[in-house]
Amino acid sequence: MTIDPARAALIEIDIQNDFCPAYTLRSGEKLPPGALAVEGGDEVIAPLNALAAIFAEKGGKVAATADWHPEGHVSFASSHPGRKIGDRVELPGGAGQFLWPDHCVRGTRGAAFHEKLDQRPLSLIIRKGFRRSLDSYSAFFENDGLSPTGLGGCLKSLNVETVLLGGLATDYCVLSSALDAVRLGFTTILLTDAVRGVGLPAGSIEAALETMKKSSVLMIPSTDLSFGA
Ligand code: VGL
Ligand code: ZN
Repeated sequence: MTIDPARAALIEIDIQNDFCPAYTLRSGEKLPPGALAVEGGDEVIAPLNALAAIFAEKGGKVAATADWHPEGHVSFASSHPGRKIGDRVELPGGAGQFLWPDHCVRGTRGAAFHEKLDQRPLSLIIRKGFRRSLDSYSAFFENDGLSPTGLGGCLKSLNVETVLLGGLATDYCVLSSALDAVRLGFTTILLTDAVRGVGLPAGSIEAALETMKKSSVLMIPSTDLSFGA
């Protein structure tokens, strides 16, 4: 598939230390696995860096999101006495919330982008999930489905028509972002070689891929893209 970078945006979802396995920093210091480490999470970085370099060079928009939770966030099991990771709780207003370990606490090293992510091509960083009582999986809307993060308006104002999505995690933030991108009318491409999933509960990655396919998200490896204009 041929992409016109002037009409497209690459969105790199949550490439943060807390979603990645252990690695050694350039300083030689060893970082332990992230609090919510996704298997092979760091494998998305090389294809995204390669694509971002091409995009930025050709005048395309490259955006990244970061999960950015305050301490005591509603998505943390530790905020719900008697509940454990993987439980679902009902929030006031009736929304369900899946419970996670404490992760991506704003300003901590776990919330920082993975050191191997090339930040030079990024012109826009969207932080999400920063309200204590509301989670935000999607890059476009918080989990109430109503509160925009601003990314959709930004891309529309730049005449972006096609959105390319990669990052973490396939079954949560990537899934929600892809469905919202379709809902906002963008041609939406999932970069199949540049996503990895949590797999909780079992089968969630396969289910997410199925849902995206049914919602007319295009499934394309980054290596199958070429760039016009
Ligand atoms: C995510 C679970 C909790 C994600 C964020 O980035 O997919 N998953 N917070
Ligand atoms: Zn989160």
